[in-house]
Amino acid sequence: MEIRGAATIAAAAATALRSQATEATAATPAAFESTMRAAARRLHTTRPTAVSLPNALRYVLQRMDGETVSALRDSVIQSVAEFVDRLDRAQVDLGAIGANRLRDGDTVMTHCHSTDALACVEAAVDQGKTISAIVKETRPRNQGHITARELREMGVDVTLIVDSAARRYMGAVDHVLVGADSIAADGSVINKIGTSELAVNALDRGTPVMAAAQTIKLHPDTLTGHTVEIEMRDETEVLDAETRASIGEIAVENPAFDVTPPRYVDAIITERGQFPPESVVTLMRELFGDGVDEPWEEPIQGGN
Ligand code: RUB
Repeated sequence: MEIRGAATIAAAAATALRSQATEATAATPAAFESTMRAAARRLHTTRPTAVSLPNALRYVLQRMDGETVSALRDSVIQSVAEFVDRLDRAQVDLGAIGANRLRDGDTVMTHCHSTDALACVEAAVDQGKTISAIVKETRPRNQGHITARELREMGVDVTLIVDSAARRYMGAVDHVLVGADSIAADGSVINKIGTSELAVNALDRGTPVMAAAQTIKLHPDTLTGHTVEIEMRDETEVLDAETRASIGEIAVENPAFDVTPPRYVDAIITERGQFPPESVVTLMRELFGDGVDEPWEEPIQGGN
């Protein structure tokens, strides 16, 4: 949780591979490749829900190429630089597209902290539009505080509310604006716990929901029927041990993310344009074909 948000996680994972490549002392190309795969496997297990993490690892490992350790190392360093640059550009391009949906004087309601979502507001503000925000605090980790601070830095008027007040303020909101950790092939948006409840409330009030998600958030495994694993986090985030003991024998559940079905989402904003959620599968097929490999797995010995 020191590194939060799917885009930041992707950049951190790629950068960690670069550190591994720089520091690896492998004597042979095969040993170097094996070290890189092991590092990628370890990174892969750190957060299960944000698909940007395996997508970042795949981008770098698929481009690892060369006959010598030095050439392999250089290829990793180069593809990490390329990847981080693409990530930054994608967010700027996505922001410009998302900003087109926001009109001067609009109010957005946010959930959690999403750099993709904030890029849309920033671009709108840069276009000279006045935007206000109702920011949900987002229990249990209060990422809404980060969102509130960054929006203030952009000059946006911010009202912070507790999560359960969202419905009460929905009437004053023009757009619900959230990010995503993963987008599934059916257009479902996987994002911070509470997003689905917010989207149901928004539909009830006729408030459009936009999910800002670079294409690195598209989850290729869902093309072949896999579901997205929801990270379960420590119960002490919800309740400290002393309070828990004072309550008595209870179970505490702390899922970090939830799934918002496509019917509650109006548009998925990517750097490639905005998509109705049901059509995002077309973009996924274009980018990933019908599936993806896992280049961090060790090749089967004697296989072709
Ligand atoms: C962060 C979260 C964000 C998405 C998108 O959760 O749910 O909405 O990751 O963020 P956590 P971004 O704080 O648990 O990582 O748009 O920056 O990729």
